[in-house]
Amino acid sequence: MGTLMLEDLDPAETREWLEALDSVLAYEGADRVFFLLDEVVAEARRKGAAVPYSATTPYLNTIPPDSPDRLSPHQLAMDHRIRSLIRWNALAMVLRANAESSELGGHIASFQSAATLYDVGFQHFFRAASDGHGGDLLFIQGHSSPGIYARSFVEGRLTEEQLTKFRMETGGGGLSSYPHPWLMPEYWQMPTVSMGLGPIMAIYQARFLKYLACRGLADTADRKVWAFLGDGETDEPESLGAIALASREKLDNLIFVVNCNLQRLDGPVRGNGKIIQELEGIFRGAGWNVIKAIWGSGWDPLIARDSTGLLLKRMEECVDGEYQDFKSKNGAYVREKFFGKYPELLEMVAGMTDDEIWALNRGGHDPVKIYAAYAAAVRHTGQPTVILAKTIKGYGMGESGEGQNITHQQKHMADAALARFRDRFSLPLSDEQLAELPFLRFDDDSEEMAYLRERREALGGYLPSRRRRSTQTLTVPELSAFGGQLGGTPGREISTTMAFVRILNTLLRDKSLGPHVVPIVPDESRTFGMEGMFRQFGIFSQAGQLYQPEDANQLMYYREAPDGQMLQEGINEAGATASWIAAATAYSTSDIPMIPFYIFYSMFGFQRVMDLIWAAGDSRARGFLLGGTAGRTTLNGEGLQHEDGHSHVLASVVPTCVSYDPTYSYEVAVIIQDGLRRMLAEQEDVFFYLTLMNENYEHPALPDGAEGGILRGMYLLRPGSGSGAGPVVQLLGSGTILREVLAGADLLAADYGVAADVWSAPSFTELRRDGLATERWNMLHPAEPPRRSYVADCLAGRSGPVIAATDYVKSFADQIRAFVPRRYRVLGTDGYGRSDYRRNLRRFFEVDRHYVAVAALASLAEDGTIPAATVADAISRYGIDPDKPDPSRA
Ligand SMILES: Cc1ncc(C[n+]2csc(CCOP(=O)(O)OP(=O)(O)O)c2C)c(N)n1
Ligand SMILES: [Mg+2]
Repeated sequence: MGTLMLEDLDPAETREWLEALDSVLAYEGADRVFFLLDEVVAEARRKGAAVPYSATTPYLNTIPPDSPDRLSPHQLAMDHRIRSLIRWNALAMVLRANAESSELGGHIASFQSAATLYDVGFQHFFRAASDGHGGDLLFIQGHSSPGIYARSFVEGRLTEEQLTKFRMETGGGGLSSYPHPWLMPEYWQMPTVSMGLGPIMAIYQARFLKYLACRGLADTADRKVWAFLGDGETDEPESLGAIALASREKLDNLIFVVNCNLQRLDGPVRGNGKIIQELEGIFRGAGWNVIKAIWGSGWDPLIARDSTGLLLKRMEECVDGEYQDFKSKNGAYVREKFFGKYPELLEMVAGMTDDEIWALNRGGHDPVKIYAAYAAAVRHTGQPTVILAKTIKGYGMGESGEGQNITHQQKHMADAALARFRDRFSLPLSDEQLAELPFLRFDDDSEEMAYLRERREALGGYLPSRRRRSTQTLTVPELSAFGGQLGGTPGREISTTMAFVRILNTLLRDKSLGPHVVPIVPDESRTFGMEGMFRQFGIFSQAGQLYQPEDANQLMYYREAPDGQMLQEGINEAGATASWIAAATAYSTSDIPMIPFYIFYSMFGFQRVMDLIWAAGDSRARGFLLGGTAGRTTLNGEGLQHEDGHSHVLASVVPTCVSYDPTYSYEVAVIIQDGLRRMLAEQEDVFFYLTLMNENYEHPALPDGAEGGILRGMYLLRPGSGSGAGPVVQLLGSGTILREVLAGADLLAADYGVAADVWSAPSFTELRRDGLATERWNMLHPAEPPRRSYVADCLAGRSGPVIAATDYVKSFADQIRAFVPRRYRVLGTDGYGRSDYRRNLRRFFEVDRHYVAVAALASLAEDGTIPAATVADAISRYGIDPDKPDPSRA
């Protein structure tokens, strides 16, 4: 049978084989059956028979009807009453909001299809964090949020007023559209509504729980990660892209529940096929434990009577488009179209009324099936589990949307459909009350409330729930701990990447902080000179190291260990970012502050995984992102797809991301120390992004008192004015280009007698934020003395036009234009990168010392301080071709 559907050429022979199998099953059990079948297939292959591979099992439930995992009839009845109220409240929330205005939106159909999936979990499985248990982690499908709020309302955790403020948040006290820890920091744990990110983040959360346990930092053995996905959502590459890691890492603490309602927003997910079978094949092939819950209990007797396999044949030949169509109609239609195809099947249901046929439910709506599936999943060891639950989108909405293509965005229900919904779920509402869409609760002293409370108390408390702060606050080392980076490197040339690696080593060796540091790398450690850490701190591997590494005789050999501290994620920036998020939120999810340092090729950071970084901000992640070998002209040989000249612009739009483009090792040290202070000591919900370079040069010592300026975004590095009466300019730079700025200042002085104050500006983004905040305050406080932005403050006592140059696109340094009190000119690396010597690239992108000098002279000329001829002189003196193509278009 199965999905191959080959023709039976000799039924008598087939029967013989099947009878033999029956008797083995009866007398020796399923394991023996499996062994024999495996042998038979292997032997056939050895003999050269091409036995096709089938990754799927029949289109039936994985768990047999006689599963011992059962709820009592009383529990089932209670659960049903509770779920019915939740269903109603979820629907009423959206209908009420949209009765007022259709502007706010909201979704009904998705939760109605998933209600049983969530409900069985909340009533019987999901553990909250409590004294004896770290708590399960829930990734709830974003647009099912009304159902989750509805439950919290019934539980008494949310008020009616809050429910009426669904999607109305700006005045405070409202409920966010989707799960957003940023907006509801004590409620939602995981942001999921950018589809595909929930699944990949769940996988890495589960793996991080194993990491914490293996390293002896937290007891996570009993904790599960539950991820709820839509079947349409599985089309996102991120949803399935990391599932092999989950089985390779034996994440038996991970359970995916895919709500297979066969529809997405526009229409069927696999109209011409079967999403459940397709997913089964993919997950089984990837090594997961797959549990299919396709048919509700009503089908069990029919399936038991299917001795010829004809019913199964019919189940298998129908495609999802047909299944969806059946459930958008009625029982008579199902009788005719589904059973009616074969007279034997019509006969099978001859004794059933149309209503009874209609009531033949799907597995995902049957708490009996879902409870058995969850119980099996929770018990399963050695593999992650995926539950494929078949449901109906818009379940219960009847003619207002059930199984209809329009249902995803349906926000209205006709009175008749509402009345039928009420009847179907036995809701205590009169016809008049129906129209008012009241929110329903049980009496506080009712049996249902007592049961509901008992259930959640037994499971450790109410969910969703999020820990805002860790109870542990770590002591952060003083800046002096990084002494090696503060004194400069006279006579030695190093890169900021090297400086960073040294700081990281210092931190890893710190007695109290060290164990909390999580170095994360994609396949790039050697690029950043971090291979020395392999041996010393080890690469995390639950299996340890089952081989002697090729380089075992070397000092820095490739060492894998169960207590390894580094996460080496392979060529997988999305996975590594998800890992970083798991570590960066451990303060909340596991009450243990971890401080991840994820270093990557900067081009493959923000640009590649921006949406995950956005989710990290929403998650209130705390940690460090390090864009290695950054800068359009600094990573010189790698060319167009490697040379990053814009990650800082992308970073600047993430509200909780604090970003810097440091030049010197002491700047790196000051910034990292401050990040540790803010994130660990102050428990501020921010994360840091630093770009690091691979260009080697000598580093000066930390200038006295520069720390504050470094952190605010600029400080005077080398004053040049004040010595004479000649023209003066203010030069700003960051990253490696600051060195070109310094050289440009030397040219200006030597060739044209222009004095330059040189400012190191490690963060144009922080400068802009300060400027905007100042401007806003001034606008709103007209009667008070105006405040001055930090940029204006710095430049106040200094004269001359201002010129900035960076290794990033011009809009990066341009951010501060509004706050620069005088003429402001920006040099940057707009355009596609290419490979060459750094010197040639900087010339090409017009950010080298000569362009800095020419830019300064041009500004002075525009101010009327010097004649235009001086600019022309410089252009020719420095060999610049004024008609060279514009690099931003070249
Ligand atoms: C990355 C992304 N793309 C698109 C959307 C918009 N969107 C929200 S729900 C939805 C359909 C979801 O279908 P499915 O995953 O099957 O979930 P269901 O509602 O059927 O349970 C779409 C396209 C989104 N939230 N995220
Ligand atoms: Mg769907």
